[in-house]
Amino acid sequence: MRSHPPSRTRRALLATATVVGGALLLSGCASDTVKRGFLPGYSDGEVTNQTARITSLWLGAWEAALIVGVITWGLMLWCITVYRKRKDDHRLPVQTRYHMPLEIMYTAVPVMLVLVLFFYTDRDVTAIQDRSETPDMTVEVVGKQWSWDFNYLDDDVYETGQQEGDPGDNLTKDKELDGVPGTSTALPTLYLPAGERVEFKLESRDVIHSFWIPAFLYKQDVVPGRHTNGFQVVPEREGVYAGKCAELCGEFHSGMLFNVAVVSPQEYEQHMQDLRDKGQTGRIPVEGFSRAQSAPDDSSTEEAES
Ligand SMILES: [Cu+2]
Repeated sequence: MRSHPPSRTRRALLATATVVGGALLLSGCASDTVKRGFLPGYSDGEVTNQTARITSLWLGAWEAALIVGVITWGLMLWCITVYRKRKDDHRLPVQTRYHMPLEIMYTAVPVMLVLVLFFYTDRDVTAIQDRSETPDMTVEVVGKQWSWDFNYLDDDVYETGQQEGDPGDNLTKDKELDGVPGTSTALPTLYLPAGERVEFKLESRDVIHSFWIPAFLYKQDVVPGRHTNGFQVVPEREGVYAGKCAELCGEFHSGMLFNVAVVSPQEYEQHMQDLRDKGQTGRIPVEGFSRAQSAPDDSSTEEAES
């Protein structure tokens, strides 16, 4: 048996400590973006009542992964350094097999890790998906190839989006299906009053879509014929956010964009009135509706122009 010079072990430990210490120091003076784990967000307030919870779950999972990573990388580096093959030493190191305590340890520790991750994920998803409170307003979101309709059920008005084609594509007239090439002003905008509890009811007219507002840090699939999907949220920070479809749903999936305007309740009421004045009253039905029919007002003006 050869004993290793203690200075080597000490050096390896010192190197590991420096790496860990450096990482901790960096995270201490990190920017807001790093503190949010690079999730979308703002320094002047949470976007919804759920974003803090989701960010904390995300960071917790990353911290757990980082701790496991640092321990694993540290042990690997330690073994590689301390037990490396040396010149003129051709003996095999001690071969360890069927070491029960070790095997129990490396089975039990990952199971514990998974259980802890499961516990926190289940706790948070249950809270986010809780729809037991009575919402202040309900929006029926209808996904369709390839845009969105929003039925404001309490105000009995609707907003409708039109197929815009692929925003990454240089559209020619014959490649447009119906509607103008995608610009953010032409996209449908979903208005939400800040501070009020909104319930989204997610419906699809054709294939599976996914309703995603990245700034809300949450998305959910929109499945045709499945009328149970939905969630509640209280938007808190006023602003305009991007929304998109997060489920590949066909040729112009990437053009399935919308805006979300979180505004004051007064502005929201004004917008509802504007929609009423435009004649967009009632509810766009989910089923039995073709794309050409989805905007009666727009198509009639187009016909009148041509
Ligand atoms: Cu889609």
